[in-house]
Amino acid sequence: MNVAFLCLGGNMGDRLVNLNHTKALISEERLTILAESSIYETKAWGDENAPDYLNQCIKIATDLDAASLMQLLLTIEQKMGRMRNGTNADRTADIDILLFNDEIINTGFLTVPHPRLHLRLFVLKPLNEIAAEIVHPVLNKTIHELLESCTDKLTVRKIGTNVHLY
Ligand code: PH2
Ligand code: MG
Ligand code: MG
Repeated sequence: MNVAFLCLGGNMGDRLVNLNHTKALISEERLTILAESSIYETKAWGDENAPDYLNQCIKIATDLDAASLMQLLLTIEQKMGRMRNGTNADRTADIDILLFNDEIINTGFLTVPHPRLHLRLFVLKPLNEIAAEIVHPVLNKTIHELLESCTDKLTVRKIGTNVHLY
């Protein structure tokens, strides 16, 4: 069985409904959610004018390999996008693979660990709740250490419930 950490995000429509729907779709597949971080409201990274996001990290177990997981997550993103406006362009749900076991993957299709996870407070804060002691296999630092040294200043505010372990 493989263990992966995902970052869920969205900044369109009813963000909480979309986040919950994304998790429901994930649970219907060959993926078991093992832990959920708190939900954070976060300023859009890379575009000050974009609406705020909701972000959450989850830990999953799956028998799929990383590439098959990515393929499946893309189809879930597409389902979420289509529900709102019939196109894939305006996505209501983004699902990124942050970590997949301790694998280092660099194909055109997939880069794991996520190449920007250590630069983004909106990833590190929630991820630290469920993966503080996990070592980033490229940077050789724990998620907690990466959070401590992260210089990202974007606002990341915890909303709603706390970390949930199943
Ligand atoms: N995702 C992006 C770009 N910017 N900003 C926040 N706060 N959260 C995101 O999930 C996010 C982002 C592209 O995937
Ligand atoms: Mg993303
Ligand atoms: Mg993505």
